[in-house]
Amino acid sequence: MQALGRHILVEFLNCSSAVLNDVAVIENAMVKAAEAAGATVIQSSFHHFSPWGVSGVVVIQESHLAIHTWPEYEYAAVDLFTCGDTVDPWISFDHLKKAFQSSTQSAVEMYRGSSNLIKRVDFGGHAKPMHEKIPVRQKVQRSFWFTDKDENQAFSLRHTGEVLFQETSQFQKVRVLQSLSHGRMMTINDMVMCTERDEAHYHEMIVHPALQLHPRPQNVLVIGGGDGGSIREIFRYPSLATVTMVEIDETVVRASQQHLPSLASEFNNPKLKLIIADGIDFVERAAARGEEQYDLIVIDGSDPVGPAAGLFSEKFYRNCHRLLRQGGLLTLQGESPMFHQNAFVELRQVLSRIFLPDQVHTALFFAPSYPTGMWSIHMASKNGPHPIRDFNSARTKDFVREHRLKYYNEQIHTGAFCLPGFVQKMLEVEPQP
Ligand code: SPD
Repeated sequence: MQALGRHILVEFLNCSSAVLNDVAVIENAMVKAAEAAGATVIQSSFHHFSPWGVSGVVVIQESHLAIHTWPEYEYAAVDLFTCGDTVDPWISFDHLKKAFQSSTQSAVEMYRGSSNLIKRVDFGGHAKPMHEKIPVRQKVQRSFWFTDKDENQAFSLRHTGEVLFQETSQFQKVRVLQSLSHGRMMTINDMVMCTERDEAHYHEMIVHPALQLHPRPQNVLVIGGGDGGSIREIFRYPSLATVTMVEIDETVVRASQQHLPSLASEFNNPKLKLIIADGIDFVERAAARGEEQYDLIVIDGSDPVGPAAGLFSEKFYRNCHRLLRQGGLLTLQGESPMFHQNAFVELRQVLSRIFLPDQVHTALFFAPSYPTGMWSIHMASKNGPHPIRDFNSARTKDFVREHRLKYYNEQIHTGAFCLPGFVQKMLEVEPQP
């Protein structure tokens, strides 16, 4: 070759938009494209832009591979630049064509540093020629970030880039990623559902404040909760007779069983009746039969988009109210006063229209891996216990010690129902309780 290197400028057209918006998939594809061509990868750095698009570069010993994607145009602009004779950039081209599912491409190849334009000089250094392999001692450094966001706020966790589970069901995209700081993480439609490190905050808070208050819970209904974290907490109460769980998407259950064993530990409990069906239909049908059959209903759904949107409607909660026995409790993930603020307020208002206003309460807790880190449960009772007046702190203290809970305890119980001034104002409630 009469030049230092070859540079191919590629237009990948008619690609898969989903692939072009997936930073982990793109980084993997670019690194593999470099390796397939015989290059030695030194480092890679990729970034996902809001709301869409990815940019990144793979630095190779023989130069670099770079990319910018426009998922909204099914288009990726890629540079494949290799020096020396040992690496064939066209192999990278073929690899990426497949990875991006591109049906149309165009490319321009340029020689860089043509020998008739440049002349070697002795500049006093002792560099080896670029094409000569030198051992690379440092580990390849890679930087993958998962971001859960709305238009204005975001929360990111760095992960290894390894996608442990990925399936797009008829309802949603379910993934399990390996984060660097929070263990494994399940995401649904690019929103964090749980991480191994802090899922206990959420699952303990959605279950125990209610079950510690109810004097004799017998039958529990869980809507959602397919990762299994809520039923793991519920089955700490051996006196329960049945737990019915209605999860719309078996993919979530399967992903958790395969990759989140610490959450999925109770799926084989003989008292569990797992129904894969739409929870909204389920409560509608059950309410139409007119049976009051549950002492506790837990709504452990996703955020108010996609299949979970109906879990935020008044009709749904009216049906739940009908299904509760006298003295029963309803507890639900209430979103955040700082993120999905409207959903947080509206859920509380909906409950206050259905239950007596002084039987509806809100508790806050720390959920570090959800955007803003401040999350809520709303709790309503059908003429049942009051969260503070009827709370038996000594009993809870024993329970927490016996079960070695990570987040919930008798002090958290009392403190969580005390709301900051700005939240009281948002909810238009008097200081609680
Ligand atoms: N934005 C996160 C909302 C979390 C809702 N539920 C998570 C499921 C955990 N079982």
